[in-house]
Amino acid sequence: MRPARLVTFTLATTALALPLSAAPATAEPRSDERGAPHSNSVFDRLRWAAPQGFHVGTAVAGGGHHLEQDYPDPFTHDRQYRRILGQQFSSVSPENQMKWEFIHPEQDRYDFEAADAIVEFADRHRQVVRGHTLLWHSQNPAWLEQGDFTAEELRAILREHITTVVGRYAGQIQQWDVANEIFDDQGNLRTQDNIWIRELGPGIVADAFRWAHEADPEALLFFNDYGVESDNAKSDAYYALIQELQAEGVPVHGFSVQGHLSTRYGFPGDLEQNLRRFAALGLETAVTELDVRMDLPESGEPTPEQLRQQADYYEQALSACLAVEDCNSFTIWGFTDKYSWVPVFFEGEGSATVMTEDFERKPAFHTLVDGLWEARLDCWWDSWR
Ligand code: 9MR
Repeated sequence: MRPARLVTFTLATTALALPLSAAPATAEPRSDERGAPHSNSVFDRLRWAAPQGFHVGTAVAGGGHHLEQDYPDPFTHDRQYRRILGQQFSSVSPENQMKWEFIHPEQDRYDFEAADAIVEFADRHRQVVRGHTLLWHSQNPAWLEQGDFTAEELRAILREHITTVVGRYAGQIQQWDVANEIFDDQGNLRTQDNIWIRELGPGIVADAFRWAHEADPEALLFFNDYGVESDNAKSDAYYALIQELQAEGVPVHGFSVQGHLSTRYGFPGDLEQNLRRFAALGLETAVTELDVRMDLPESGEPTPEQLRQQADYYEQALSACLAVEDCNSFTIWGFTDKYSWVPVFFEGEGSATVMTEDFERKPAFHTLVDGLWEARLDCWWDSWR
């Protein structure tokens, strides 16, 4: 358990980093957007700033929207990207590589290559992995969505998929997003667009958790969604469903908020309180896909004020998670604008991640490092008292 915060000073990571910057092999200190020099010191690394047991993660770019861009697969081709991925993060989430259409492209064929490479990378870099995802309405292969299966056959297909994929990585995945985005924004189950719920009824969700648990009893099994940062109709629907499942003894271990935020809207100020009510059910909570997009000026470059506001959102999301016991996993949905999904999906919006396309660190990056150090020092302070 993390102690309550006892000190509230802000740690100037750059100041701490400078005397030691010669220790690890570093690039020349450069200036960041705040004009402050930064080094490649371990003090400027998210994973080393984090309190013990608190994982800071990122999506690992590949598949999905990347396939339509004019660059090669980021994870396997971009050396600078891989270096930062290993240095900065203690948790990784395959952005697309474990989704049905990638890992199970034909009914009788799995393709584990991309997922295996990420799990191996994580093992080499002492990182945990968040598996994403097993039961979803999106990114399913055509053979499944357009197939002509009886209910019995579909059930067997889902069971076999979960058993195979979860079983393959048993012991290597810390948390699985078992069920992703099963409610719409009004809090209704997706009974039309989710093939599993439409064809097999809502009970299939419980079965997915049971099968995943059988395949890997150690993995923590999550519900994951966007738009559930606040106490609202959608998060209420999860709150009610999870209690029903708990009463039936279904192995549900966690509830996670994705956190695709925009500076067009205010920060969801009740995030901490919302996480707390799920924690009170005995669940782990997590932030799994944080990014903060903004409307870009004509120049395409965010203004200092926009970057400041973005940093504030990142900081508030981190603080909310750190403040809640058993919110031990905090993941951003990519760390560089070079590979962000945002400009591809939201015209005129972008700059949603903590580093520019050239991997320059934005104010948001520094606020995360500072916030993590502060929490870590609070823990040390508490243990010495
Ligand atoms: O980042 C992913 C992008 O590469 C894909 O093209 C897209 C397809 O839907 O999915 C993105 O990731 C989504 C994640 O799997 C679930 N939550 C919302 C994420 C952003 O759309």
